[in-house]
Amino acid sequence: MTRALIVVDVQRDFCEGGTLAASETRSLLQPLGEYLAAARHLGTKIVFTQDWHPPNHSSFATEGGPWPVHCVAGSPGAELMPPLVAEAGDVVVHKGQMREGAGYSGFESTSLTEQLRKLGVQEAAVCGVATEYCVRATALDAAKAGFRVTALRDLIRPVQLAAVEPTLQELSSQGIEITDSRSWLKTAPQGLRHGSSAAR
Ligand code: VGL
Ligand code: ZN
Repeated sequence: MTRALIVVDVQRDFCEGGTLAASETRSLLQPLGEYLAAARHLGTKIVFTQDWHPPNHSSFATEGGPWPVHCVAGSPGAELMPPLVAEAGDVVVHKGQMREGAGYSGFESTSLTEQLRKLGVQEAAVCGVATEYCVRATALDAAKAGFRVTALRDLIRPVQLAAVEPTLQELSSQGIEITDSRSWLKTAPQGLRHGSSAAR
């Protein structure tokens, strides 16, 4: 059984100082970095989604949309927020590439479902930003695609703090498990650890 950890949109523009900063991202980065290392060690596949918009994306205020310009493809604001880095073997998904369509979900107009299936993934945990937009949409689509989905409540950050509880309630009502990151790590299947004799 293979598990994936989907890290949604932890990019410069969504972190403190960025053009569309989510709340309290400073307190996310170090724990998330450590968690990624621990999950990799257990053989969990790491997926990074990146919001990756054309300069005239329909969601931008400059085009009449609701958001400030953010995560323009290839720009510094679209980079993964340091110290996060994708490593060899990780999956990186660029989404929101078409001018129209919100592109909130990592599964919208991407090959993420196929990539996860090819890797044998059955269970996925979701973390990152923003809770009520891209984390929400990605978790719901993962469940719709048939994966067993968990949202890691301590490793997500919202735009609006008041949106957290209603969003988690909605996800829960759609069959998504809400838990903390430590608990999910503890339920990792035995025998899949990298470098252990049980790995093969
Ligand atoms: C997001 C608003 C616009 C997100 C992306 O990552 O949650 N929110 N684009
Ligand atoms: Zn966006």
